[in-house]
Amino acid sequence: MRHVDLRSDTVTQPTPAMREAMYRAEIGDDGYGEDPTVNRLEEVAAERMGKEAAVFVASGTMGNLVAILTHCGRGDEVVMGDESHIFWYENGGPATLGGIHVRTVANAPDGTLPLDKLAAAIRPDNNKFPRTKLICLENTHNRCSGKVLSREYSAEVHALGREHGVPVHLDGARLFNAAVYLGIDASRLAGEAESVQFCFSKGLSAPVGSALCGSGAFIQEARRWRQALGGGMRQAGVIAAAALVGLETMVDRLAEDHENAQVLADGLAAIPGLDLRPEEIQTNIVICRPLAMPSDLFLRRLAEHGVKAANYWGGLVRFVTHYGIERADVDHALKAVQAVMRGPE
Ligand code: TLP
Repeated sequence: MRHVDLRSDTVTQPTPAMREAMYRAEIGDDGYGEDPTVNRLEEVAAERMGKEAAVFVASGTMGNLVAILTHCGRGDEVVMGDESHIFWYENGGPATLGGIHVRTVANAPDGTLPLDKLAAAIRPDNNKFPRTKLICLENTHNRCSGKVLSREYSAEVHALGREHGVPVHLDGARLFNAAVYLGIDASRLAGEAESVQFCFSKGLSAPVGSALCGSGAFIQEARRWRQALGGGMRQAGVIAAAALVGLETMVDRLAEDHENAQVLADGLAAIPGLDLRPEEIQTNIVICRPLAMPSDLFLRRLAEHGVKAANYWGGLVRFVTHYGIERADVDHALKAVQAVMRGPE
């Protein structure tokens, strides 16, 4: 039986060029700042985001947490979307480790935070209120089915933040998907954010890691938090080498994942009993709701046909296209979903 894993782009295997680069990586102790491959990766990552500096971290979750801890102190408040990854899936890190209060604003279905609601969530200076110290955006937006925030919208949020003296952190786990969708350089999407985190281990297919980018002073401070979280690494050039190959060779091909996601969404929409809007798919994430069948049962039955998708809670399931998924895999997945929705013969 053909096996097709559409749970996430985190399941990607390193490319042959990545394995070769890892094998050959020049390495040193990054604790002393002596790993040339990590140093190179941090330089290239910062440059790609149009920032002064970057720090290599173990994961997107760590990148977001280090950023929030660097921007906010104990008792401060961070504003983010109620569908954001940080709010849903990062185990309450800001509260657990930083005593930082999270305030949510309802995400619109397109992944934005409506500007009037965002403005209303920024607290006035009053000794009964926590201080609003940070706004977090997410681009592309995972739980909003991979929606792309436009440059114009991002600029409006930055202008609002500046007006109130509140910096913006961008969770750009899949920022290159957004850049490819818009046909612009990722630095133009990251440009105005005071900090941005992007992942090597998603669509770029590297096995591990993320970069947190910002000003030189911000990254110096962020390095202290990474250390406090136990995230300082040693001969990390072995994994940084694969991340560099990801940046150099895996960005443009993301368009292929977006095309496959569109084919998948169109095919799913034609199957009775599934709720989704294929015309709204922009990148590599397709979220749908099986009607009249609990999502866990749908996923179990799908797995019997060799196809894996992810439980997205609240009755939703998620399919993500990525490197290693070909058009034939999409066709196989669609046939499997058809069989599941038809039920036993
Ligand atoms: N998301 C994972 C799961 O945690 C849901 C996935 O499969 O999509 N920001 C965004 C927008 C993300 O989607 C993710 C990972 C992260 C941050 C965290 O990255 P990691 O998994 O490297 O900690």
